[in-house]
Amino acid sequence: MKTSRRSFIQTGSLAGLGVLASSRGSLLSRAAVPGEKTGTQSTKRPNIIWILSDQHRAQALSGMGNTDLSTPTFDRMIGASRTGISGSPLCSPYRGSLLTGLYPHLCVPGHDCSMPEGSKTIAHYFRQAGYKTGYFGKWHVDGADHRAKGTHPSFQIVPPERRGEFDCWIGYENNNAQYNCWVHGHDESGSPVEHYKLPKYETDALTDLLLEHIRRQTPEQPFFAVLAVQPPHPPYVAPPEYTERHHPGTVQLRPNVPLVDEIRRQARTDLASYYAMIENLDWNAGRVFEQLRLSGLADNTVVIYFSDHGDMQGSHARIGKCVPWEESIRIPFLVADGHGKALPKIQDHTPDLINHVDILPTTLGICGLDSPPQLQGADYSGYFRRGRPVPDIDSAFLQIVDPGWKCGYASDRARPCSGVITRDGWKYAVLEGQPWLLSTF
Ligand SMILES: [Ca+2]
Repeated sequence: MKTSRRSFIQTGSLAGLGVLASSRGSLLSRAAVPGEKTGTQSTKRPNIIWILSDQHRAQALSGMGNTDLSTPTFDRMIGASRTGISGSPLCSPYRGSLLTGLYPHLCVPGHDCSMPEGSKTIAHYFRQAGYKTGYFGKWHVDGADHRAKGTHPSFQIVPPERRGEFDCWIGYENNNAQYNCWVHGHDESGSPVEHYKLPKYETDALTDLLLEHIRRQTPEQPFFAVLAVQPPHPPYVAPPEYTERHHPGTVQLRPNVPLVDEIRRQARTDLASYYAMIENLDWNAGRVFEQLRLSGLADNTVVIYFSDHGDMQGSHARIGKCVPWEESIRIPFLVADGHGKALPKIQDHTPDLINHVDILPTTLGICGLDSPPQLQGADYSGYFRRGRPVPDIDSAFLQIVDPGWKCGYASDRARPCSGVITRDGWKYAVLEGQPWLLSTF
């Protein structure tokens, strides 16, 4: 059942908001998703790779006009899409909605909450369609326990039945130490992978695992794989060869960072390392495309890059996320072929409102697969593949059910929030106990 705005408003965390007029794009001439039916020829379904980072705001890409860093791999992926929305800008609820296609209040409502028992994830649907499925990296939908005495969240073992039905799953529940990251899981045969420490910087090591996985794939059976890394999430630590390229004194701040020395000094220091982490991630994304080429799989693979939310970095005097401002909710959403080249536009505008619940049905749709009716998101695959639906969507919902109070995570300034961001660039949000926020940025 699709969620109407009325039902969302009635069942969500707080009051919901309005609807604006919409328009539909006309078809442009080009199309080119691998596996698309062209003319009289029908090719097999494409492989799909999700590259999911943590806390990468869309403003932190050179292809979006940011001159403080260089992201050539991601910049080449900007085409039919550029950005999306983190409708619930916090790890666990975003990832729960991403994996299940359900809004947070029906799945993972807050930080460190668990996915309900029996939840069907995207791996379930891809397996039904004959895909091999693999997951590598951060999970954070199994109730991380940060308070357990003497333990660390990456030491927490996610039991096999709670790994989302992935054929291969090597990851961790949560981790905040990029040079001290421990993983566990099971391989494609179902054999346990014992808990071990990654041998190098997290993004580099997890990418290595994905590259090994790609090398094991064959053209005969399509695969869906996820690379989920924690960078550029804090602590802001990058490999030294990237860190040395960035200096706090030269970092440009967003115009909405207030003229307060302490805030600006902290933002410049954090951003310098943040950009270094993103450049390292960009390099690793390039390694994925190179491996696809070497494995002869590039012509039949689609790679989607996105993040779970952004990072305020001093804007509006805030750090982190959990708030409805652009730096928190605007994420990259980039779709490329297996050579790293953006899929061409086949609509006259881009789906910049694609939300967490929309990514699952859109990914299935890119493979020519229809979504089961219980999913609540929209299938945007018509922006990437001819013959697929182009949803008549004019807005995306924002929803923070639990900003982290229950686990002591959020500051006392974080508030439950509900809102909507519209295609014409407006945003309406209401935060519990605070005045309405109306903004165009
Ligand atoms: Ca996160």
